[in-house]
Amino acid sequence: PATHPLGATHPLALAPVTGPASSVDGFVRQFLRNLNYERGVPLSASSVNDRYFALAMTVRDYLMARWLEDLRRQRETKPKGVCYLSAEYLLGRQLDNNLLASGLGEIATEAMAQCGIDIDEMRAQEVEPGLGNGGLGRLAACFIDSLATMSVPNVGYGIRYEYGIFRQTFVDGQQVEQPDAWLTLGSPWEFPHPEGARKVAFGGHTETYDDGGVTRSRWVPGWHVQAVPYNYMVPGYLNGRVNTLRLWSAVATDAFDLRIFNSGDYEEAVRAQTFAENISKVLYPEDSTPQGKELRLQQQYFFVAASISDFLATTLGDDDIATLPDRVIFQLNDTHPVIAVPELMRVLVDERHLEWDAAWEITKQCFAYTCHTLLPEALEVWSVDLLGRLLPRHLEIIYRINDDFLDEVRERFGDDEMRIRNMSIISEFPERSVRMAYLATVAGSKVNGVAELHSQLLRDKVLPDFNEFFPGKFTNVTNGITPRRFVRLANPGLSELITEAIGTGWLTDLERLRELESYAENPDFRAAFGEVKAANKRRLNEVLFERDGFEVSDGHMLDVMVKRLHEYKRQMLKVLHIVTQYESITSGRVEAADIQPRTFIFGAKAAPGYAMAKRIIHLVNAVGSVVNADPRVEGRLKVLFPPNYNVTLAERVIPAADLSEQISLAGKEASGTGNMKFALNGALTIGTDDGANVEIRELVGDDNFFLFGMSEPQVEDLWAAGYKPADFYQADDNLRRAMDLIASGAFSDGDKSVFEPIVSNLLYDDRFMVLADYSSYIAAQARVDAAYADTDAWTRSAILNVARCGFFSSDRSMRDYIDRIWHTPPML
Ligand code: Z15
Repeated sequence: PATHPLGATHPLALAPVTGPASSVDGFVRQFLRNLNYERGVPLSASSVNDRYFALAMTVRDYLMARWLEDLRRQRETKPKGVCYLSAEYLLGRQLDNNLLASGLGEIATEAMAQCGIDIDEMRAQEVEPGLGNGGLGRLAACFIDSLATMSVPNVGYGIRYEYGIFRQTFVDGQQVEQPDAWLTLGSPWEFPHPEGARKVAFGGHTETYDDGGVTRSRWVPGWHVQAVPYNYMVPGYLNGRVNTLRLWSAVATDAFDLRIFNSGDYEEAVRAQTFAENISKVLYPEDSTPQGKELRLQQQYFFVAASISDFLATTLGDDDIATLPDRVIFQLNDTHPVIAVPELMRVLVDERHLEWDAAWEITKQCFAYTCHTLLPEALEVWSVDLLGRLLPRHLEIIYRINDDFLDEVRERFGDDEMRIRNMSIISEFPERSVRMAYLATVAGSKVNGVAELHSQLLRDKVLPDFNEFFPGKFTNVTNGITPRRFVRLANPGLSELITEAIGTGWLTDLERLRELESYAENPDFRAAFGEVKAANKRRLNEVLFERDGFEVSDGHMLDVMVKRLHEYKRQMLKVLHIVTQYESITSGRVEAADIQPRTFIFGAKAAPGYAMAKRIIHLVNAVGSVVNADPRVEGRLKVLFPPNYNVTLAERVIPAADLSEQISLAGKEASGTGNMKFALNGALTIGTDDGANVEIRELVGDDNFFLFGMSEPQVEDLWAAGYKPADFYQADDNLRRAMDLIASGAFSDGDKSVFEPIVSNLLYDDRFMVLADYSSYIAAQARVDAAYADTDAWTRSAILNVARCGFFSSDRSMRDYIDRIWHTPPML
């Protein structure tokens, strides 16, 4: 008979106890047990939060046996797994997702009803964990959902920020940031494991010592913090699998405290505590514009060192360290976790006493790197000064990696000093610093971009020398989104319609949406599809009214631009379109009655230190208040900017949209993922040939996509020729009138100074060529208006967008990573 590893003799201890019965009755019992025994309250005296917690705990209870079983099987069979290293996970609410994954939706709804509880009220109680800024963090959340659904062993490692992305409010149209205290009422989804804490070292110095005749270097750290893991379940969709997301929280170490406490300096000890806990205090709110702050580097090293240490201790255990590449691939989500490369080298060389070359062979196999940008200002560099102060041993290791690498470059390309300088991991100007993307590229077994165009530009423009030096290292994996959250949960109406038409199975095999193509020709299906869209608009209106007091007009086209506020994304182009339409009405050149009624919805947060982005937010709000209030517009144009756009709001807005704005300057948006969510929810895209737009257009066809603007090569040519935005201003009457109206103070109570910096930036700098693409954009918007007038044709196009975008499932992205980068088969 099997024996329990701990020698337990009770037969019930041999395996985890089974969960509650899969019935309404079983659910109710477990719910009440949790309410009474975990929350310590009777139903009659429970708060909404009590009931929400008890409900969440009940869902957890159903998933628990599977989680334990998956962990047991992984310990037993030792498969190769993915350790996804990401500083951000923009998870969104968990309750509905976990109900869906566990197949408990109907049972839970009925069970709550029997207890007199409105399950929608429970949903609304959850504060979403906003532990990410935008696309990069949401991508990580989609990827771990797909890996669980595909039964691939995975741990997502990251940081449990006490404060996630700030809550955005508007005061007089201007962004004001509030702290996101998402943990105030607690979170029922996390499992803290203080006993699993890992100690992370910082600072100090290195010293050499004699190791049996060889001189070696070692690190004498200056201070430590404890990293406490919090585990979250990541359930696969209806497959009985549960993976783990492990987020680290920083606390002071006992040793640190004790030493200071013993010295009698209580205040200093408390300060030390606060200092340590600062590390996981708050998410940095910059998206694609790193600030080079010391605390940020502390965060990066903190979570990466804890994660590697955790993997080695809990998963590799006593197995031969040389087998590490058979057991794990560490995927670097952008440069944020790249300090993991010298960290693994340090562990292998200094702690496990491997020879340098053997350690490097292992390290190279264990990492792969995803680049998410092309913007030069987004490519992280750390000053040698700062890095050497915080992580002196790592700096030494980076220098050695670089020396060895540059030796190889010399061997291959000769003493081409220019090339050596260009490829060096260490840059000398404007100050000596470490280029983290280069370090990742040298170390990674593969380097990937996130859409075809982006990967090609990465190879040809950003890292051409590396591409030449490392043939076969560079590859593309086009991003994707999870259809569970962004179609099934966000758009239940459409999901039902799809299932009625093509049956089940498409949610885990999204290419099956192709079977919808023939339905695009079916008038009944088109009518039903149109009705779903209309119902989604009504649902959005309810949310916007409740949340922000907005009144939305019926019969409008819903034109949506939701994404971080960044100049390269060109929210200003959208503003100029609105102002152009407004100006054409108020000047009497166009009858309001001849304008296609549109509601423009914006959602965007600006990094708190990004002055121009904040000014653009102010302008959008200012244009909105003027346009919305002007009777001459006759209500045919409406601008709505709900504050605090987040995953929860995205799930309402996207399914209601008619038109998706994807209007970045070609070559600047690495991929975009919002673009995929809109297309899969039946919005048509107006977009440039940028990022994944290119692939969306190829799939849906030119007839079902509104393309405008310069291509990436045309952008390059115009730059090379000497771009003069003022020439475009002079040459286009509409553009001039729109810009002049903004400059006149029409949207700022006559105060010309408020938006002057925006206008002069566009006229005399315009890095992202808004003015150059304006006329093409306005022409494309006219095509949109014409197309929308033919409801039947529009709906047909919308259906074809859904039918042809199955490629953008994050399951497909994961399959690409698995086949071409990770080589981690599913655990069947
Ligand atoms: C971020 O959200 C993205 C790139 C970055 O370098 C940083 Cl720091 C944050 C975005 C890209 O801008 C977007 O195009 C892409 O779809 C997303 O990452 C996921 O790859």
